[in-house]
Amino acid sequence: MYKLYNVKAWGSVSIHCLLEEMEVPYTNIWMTPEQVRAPEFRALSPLGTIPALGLADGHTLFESAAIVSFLIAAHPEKHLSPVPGSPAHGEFMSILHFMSTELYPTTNIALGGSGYASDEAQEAFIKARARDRADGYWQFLETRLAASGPWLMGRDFSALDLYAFMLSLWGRPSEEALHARFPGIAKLATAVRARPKLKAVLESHGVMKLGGYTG
Ligand SMILES: N[C@@H](CCC(=O)N[C@@H](CS)C(=O)NCC(=O)O)C(=O)O
Repeated sequence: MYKLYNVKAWGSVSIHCLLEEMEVPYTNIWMTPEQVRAPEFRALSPLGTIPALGLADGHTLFESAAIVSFLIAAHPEKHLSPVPGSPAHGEFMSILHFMSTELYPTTNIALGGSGYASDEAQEAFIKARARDRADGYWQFLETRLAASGPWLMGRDFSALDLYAFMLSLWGRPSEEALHARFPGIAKLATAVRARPKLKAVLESHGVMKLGGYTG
């Protein structure tokens, strides 16, 4: 049985949704930010980040894209990605890694760039630059959706849509503003919220309603 280390509306949202869509058994472990930042948690997630996924053999995985990749490979019969090894799967991995290595960290900086700045003016500048950069990345996803939506893998809903949905919750200056600029993303997020298997989990994170993320 998996163990999901989870914080409300943090980076575990996509994994929580993926586990629910897959209908695989797991234990959900709600954590507070203080518990995540406590030194003991680093024994499980060495960088002190959420999400982390405990496996039955006692190992714990960290890094969201690695966890998505693990789950889709462990449960291919759930069809939440193209068939591993196929060209479409390669494309899926490109988009997943683009989101986790470019859009996710840029979004983190747009949310709070204090770790990169020595005063408030610098922080405001860095956050604004990160927001502009994130907009460019969202435009890339929007263009892809306009060409071959409604999901990021065309007509097939996949784990990518859950990941993009999670990132859209943190859109700056607000989720609503992100939706206004990127209608394909707005449509995707609305369709994710309408998925019956996700209702309870999205409510548990407080993000069932547009603008629910207030961090
Ligand atoms: N590259 C990591 C980033 C994860 C990340 O930034 N998680 C944030 C929450 S969204 C976190 O755990 N921050 C720790 C903290 O704020 O103390 C991943 O994809 O899993």
